[in-house]
Amino acid sequence: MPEDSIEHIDFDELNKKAISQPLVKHIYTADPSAHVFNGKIYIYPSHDIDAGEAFDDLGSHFAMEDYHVLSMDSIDSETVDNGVALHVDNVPWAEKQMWAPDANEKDGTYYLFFPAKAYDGVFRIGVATSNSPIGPFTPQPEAIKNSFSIDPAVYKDDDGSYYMYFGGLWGGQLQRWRTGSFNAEQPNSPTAHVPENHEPALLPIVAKMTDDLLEFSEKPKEVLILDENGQLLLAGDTDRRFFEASWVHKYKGKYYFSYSTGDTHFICYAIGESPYGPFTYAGKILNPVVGWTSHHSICEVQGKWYLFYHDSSLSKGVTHLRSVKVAEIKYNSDGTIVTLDPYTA
Ligand code: FUB
Repeated sequence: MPEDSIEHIDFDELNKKAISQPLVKHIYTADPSAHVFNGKIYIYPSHDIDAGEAFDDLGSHFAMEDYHVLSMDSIDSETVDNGVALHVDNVPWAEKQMWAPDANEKDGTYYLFFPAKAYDGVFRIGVATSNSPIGPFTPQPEAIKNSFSIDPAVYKDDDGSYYMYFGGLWGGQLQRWRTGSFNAEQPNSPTAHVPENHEPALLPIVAKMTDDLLEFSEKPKEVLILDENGQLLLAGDTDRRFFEASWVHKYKGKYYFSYSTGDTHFICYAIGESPYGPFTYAGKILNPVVGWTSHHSICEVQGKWYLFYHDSSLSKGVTHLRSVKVAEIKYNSDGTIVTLDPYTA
């Protein structure tokens, strides 16, 4: 939702119309990655704090330091905050900005995947492990080799393969990797190195994981997102092009790649036949929420599908103080998803 409209919002009225309420109110949480493990719902969010950093287009105000895992016995039950699961001080390679995480499970071990800025100012993605879905998690000493940018999402396919999707523009630095190595020129510009409007948009990245889920088993590659004519979406197509917040789920045998359009504030999706894509743009899942960012996950719980998302309604519009929420999504008979409007209850 555009920031210049926030000062005109009556938040009490807006919250009455919201399709869902914050899952927890005692801390600010964002970027919810939801999974069902052993019949219980676990949410891996960012833990938003006000660290006093000024707002800028590089996202310096998102100065998060740790992760808390939230859990629910069922979709309607109370949400439990299980305390600190991992703190940046315990991650040898990471200096700051513990942004949107994800988690997954293999053979009884739980893996927390998280981006953070390393001491050289470059975002990398790390892994931490635990024998419990709520942690505490023990980080690997180094970031994943060849990892870069932000917003990891790790999808387990039906054949037992795991794939990490990642990438984010502007403060997420994806545009700095266009040539294959990090471009440090114009360090304070969020949009330097972004393609021109008539050029193909930057694309999210995918890599299959090694059997131990600690490294990439292949060179990361781009995930193609195509329009209805089979052409790559253009950088100027800001209502539809990828910005950040990758997520993959499978519905009726098809792969759904969903993502945020960032500066136009939509959660969109594209459908494909393979975890590597290509994916064809299929529509919007969520219209803009209060707050600049929009970030989500999609999870099946007892035969129904849910969108976990966030907004800044609890903080009355403070961009970096967000709250995770959940709402059911519905599919049309052709497999498209009915767009949710977050304030129409
Ligand atoms: O929470 C920090 C960043 O904001 C995330 O990594 C992005 O997806 C956006 O939600």
